[in-house]
This record gives sequence, structure tokens and C-alpha cells, in this order.
Amino acid sequence: MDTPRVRHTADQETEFLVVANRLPVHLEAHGTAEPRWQRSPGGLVSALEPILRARRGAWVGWAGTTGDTPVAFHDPDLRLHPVPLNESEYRDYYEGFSNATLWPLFHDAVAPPEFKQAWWQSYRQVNQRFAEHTAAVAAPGATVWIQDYQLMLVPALLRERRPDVRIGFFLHIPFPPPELFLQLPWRTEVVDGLLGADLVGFQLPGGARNFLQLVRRLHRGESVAGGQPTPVLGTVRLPGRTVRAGAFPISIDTAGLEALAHSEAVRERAQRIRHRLGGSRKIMLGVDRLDYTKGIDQRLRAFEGLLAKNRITAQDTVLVQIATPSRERVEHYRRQRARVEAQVGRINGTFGQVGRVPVHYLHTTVDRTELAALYQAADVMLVTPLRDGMNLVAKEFVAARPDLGGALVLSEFAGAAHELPQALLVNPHHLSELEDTMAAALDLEERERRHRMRELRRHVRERDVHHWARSFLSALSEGGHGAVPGESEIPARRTIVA
Ligand code: GDG
Repeated sequence: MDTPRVRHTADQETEFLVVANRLPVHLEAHGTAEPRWQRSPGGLVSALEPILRARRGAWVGWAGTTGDTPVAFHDPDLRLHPVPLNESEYRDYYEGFSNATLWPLFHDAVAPPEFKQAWWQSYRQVNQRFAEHTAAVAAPGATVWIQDYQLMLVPALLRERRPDVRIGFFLHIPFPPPELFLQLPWRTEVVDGLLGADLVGFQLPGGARNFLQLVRRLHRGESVAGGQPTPVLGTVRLPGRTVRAGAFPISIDTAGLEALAHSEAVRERAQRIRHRLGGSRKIMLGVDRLDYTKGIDQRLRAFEGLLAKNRITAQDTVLVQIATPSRERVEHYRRQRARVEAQVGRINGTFGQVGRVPVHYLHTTVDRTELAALYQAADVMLVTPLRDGMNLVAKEFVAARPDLGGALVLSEFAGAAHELPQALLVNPHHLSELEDTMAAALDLEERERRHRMRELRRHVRERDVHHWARSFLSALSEGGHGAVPGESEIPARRTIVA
């Protein structure tokens, strides 16, 4: 197996490490030239970059390729430690256990999770490799921040190797209620993996509570309510150390997106989009990875219902759906794509006219300028997941609307709904309620729309991704140092204060 030739700086020990499934780089092809590594833009990278720079930081992750990696990545500010994965690990650890077992299980099992021993073995093996790479480059007493469901065993595996480091873990997806989590055949191992951290962060208080309850259920520990200020909601006492759990809702680089939204390029492009779609037509917009948790089918069904009942027509309303390709080899995702595309075909075939299709469906990724222009051109943003850890699209839409235009329809089952109550909240499982809410959003009176948007914007400005990173890292540094050398093993019984 070839190790990606991303710049490796194993010679330098690092005081602050981010460990994530992917490195923040991707390969980009330029004409016939060899593909080159480029930085992947994104909230996580922009939030962590200043901290990584200031603290001699580095990023540990997979480079995104299982084959040869053509050109080394050079960036003086960002030190990268690639963790290699081969093709069968990609299939079993990533597509299998991460995305066909954990992802559906943690999203209310809206698709049935598959439990396969071989996938679990690969997950364990890859987590071990991530822990080894991290242990090899962390300076004595370093702070390590591990990200997301692909790496839930890394906290304990790293602690075994390096009891001196301070370990934080953040879960980007929902943490399910114990009744669901307990289906997992390897539930104890996964919980023990997370308990290797000093601080386990969730998007919502409910996730932290689910975790604390689960620890109690699995180990019958003694539980005492209260005693912790938010965002830390509870503590698990282990011999010699404590693990804290709390809620740290993630956000976006609000200022960066606002600046982009103000740019000439975005404003012009937004106008052109409006013009191309028919000038006076109202534009509804969906932007999602093509994932069965995102409620794309529900939204299409409601749109179809509005057309069928003549509450809207193809003349007056258009839906633009950007569906970014995602996990395309995983069976549930293939089926989801087929379902969505059949629905789009049926709607356009039934309600379209020459030159007037009601749904513009793009199975593609658009660049940031185009995305910001779409947000700005939209009258109604549709964010209707069946379950979502947070949903950054909802927050991005708000940040891209300095004009106070546009209405946000937001599922109650997105983490973002807890922070954005001024959106039009909806239960996406309730078809007629979804239809009514979409219709209400189209007809929202200007004064109310502007008022709601002003409040939404106030929130995403105050609570941006920098606030998220700061609050997690200060909670991590405030807690007692988790490690007591020699006491790295996770014992059978624990005391929980929740
Ligand atoms: C997970 C959790 C949680 C999408 N299409 C394009 C594009 N995007 C960008 C969006 C947004 C991001 O992808 C999607 O983030 P979400 O939060 O909506 O969803 P997940 O990918 O499922 O993320 C989620 C998140 O982690 C963070 O913790 O909120 O709950 O599931 O930023 O803008 N970006 C561009 N072109 C596209 O076509 N440039």
C-alpha cells in the first residue's frame, strides 16, 4: 500500500493536534497537469487554523486516497500527518462501519444499520492506527482534539499509549438515546473508547445526557444530578480521573461568509440566477449532501403536493435542489439517489412545460461563490432533515442574507432548530404540515420575514465557529488533567454525576 506523500513532519513534536478522519486537503486537477493538493475550505479548518498556527499545531488524518498520491502538499502554516488507508479498510472501516453501521444507528435508524464483524475489526484496526500516529507526534502534555464518529475508539487507545496528553472528543452527529445505541453489538467497547477522553462534546445537551445515561445503563454507576455549569452537563468519575460531557453546538465562519455575500461577484451572480430562473418566480432552495437523513424526499413530496393542489404552479415557483454526491458506493445512498431522481422526473414530467420546469436538480458540488449566490437568490430555504447533528446549511443561509431577505424552513430534528427558533420550524414527517409551512414561507409578510431574519442573524454572528472552538478548548483546558500515569485502563465500574 502506498502512503500518501503529504508532507509529514514526524520529526517535530506537536503541542496541539486535531485528529479527524480526513486531512483538510483534497486533490485538484488542472487541465492535463498532474493533480495537486489544495486546501479544503470549511468551517472546521477556518476555526482551527488560528489555533493550530498559534500553538505549533498539526492535523492528523487520512489524505483521501487509497492509491498513489501524486504531488506533496506544501503549506508552511499547516502541518499534516497523513494516516494511510488501503482499499479494503476504506470499504470496511469507512463505508462499512462508519457509514452503514454508525451513521444510520446514530440518526434514529431512519435506514436500518448493518452489523458486520469484519467491519468492526477494520474500524478497530484503523482507530488503532490513528492513535499510534497521534501518539508518535504529540509533545509531552499536548492537547489532542479528536473529531467525530469515525474515531470513537481513539481517545482510549491514545490514552493507553500516552497518559500524559489532554484529550478532547467532539461528535458532529447526534448521540442516540440508549435504547437505540444498545443495539450495537460492540456498544461497551465504543463507550469505553469515548471514556478515554477528558471531555466528550456533543452538539446538543440531549446528546450529552444520552451519553451519560448510557454509561449508567452499561455500568450501573451511581448517579447524582447537577453540579456542573453549562456547557459541561455531567461527569463520569473513574478511578484516578474524571470524564466530562457537555454540549458545544458547532457553527460557521459567519464573518467570512458575510464578506463573501457582500462581494460584487456574489451579488451579480445572485441576480443572474434570479433572472435565469424566470425573474418574478419565487425560488425555493435545498442544499444537502445526497443523504437519506436530509429529508430531500419529504421536501420533494411536499413540493409536489403544493403543485398538485394548485397552491403553487410551475409559472410562479421553482425549486432548486443541489444534491452533493456522497458515499456513492454505500447501498442506502444508491437507493436514495434513485428515489430522489425518480421523484424529480415525475414532478417535472407532470407539472413542467417547455421552458418551465418546476424542479432544477443538480447532482453536483458547486463552488463557494455559487453557493453564496444561491443562498442570496432564494426566497425560501428548505432544511428538512429527519435527523441532523446541527446542519450548517441553515446557518450559512442566514449569514448570506445581509439584505434580511429570505425565509428559513427548518426541521425540528436538526440540531440547528434549538438555536434558531425564529425559523419556520416543521416536522418533516408530517406531510401536510410541511406543505403548509412551505406555503407560509412563500407568503411570509415582509415585516415578519425581516424581523425573523434579523434575530437569526444576531445569533449566528454571536455564536460563530470561533466561539465553538474557543468554548470547547477552554472547557478542555479548565478540567483537571485526565491522566494519572499507570491508571490508563478503563475499569468495569464507574460513578456518574449527571
Ligand atoms: C455533519 C453533520 C453537522 C454542501 N454542498 C455543497 C457545499 N456543502 C457544504 C455546506 C455545509 C456542508 O457542506 C454540509 O454541512 P451540514 O452541517 O449541512 O451537513 P453534514 O455534511 O451532514 O455534516 C451535521 C456538521 O457535520 C458539522 O458538525 O452540522 O449535522 O451531519 O457547509 O455548505 N459546499 C460547497 N458546494 C456544495 O455543493 N462549496
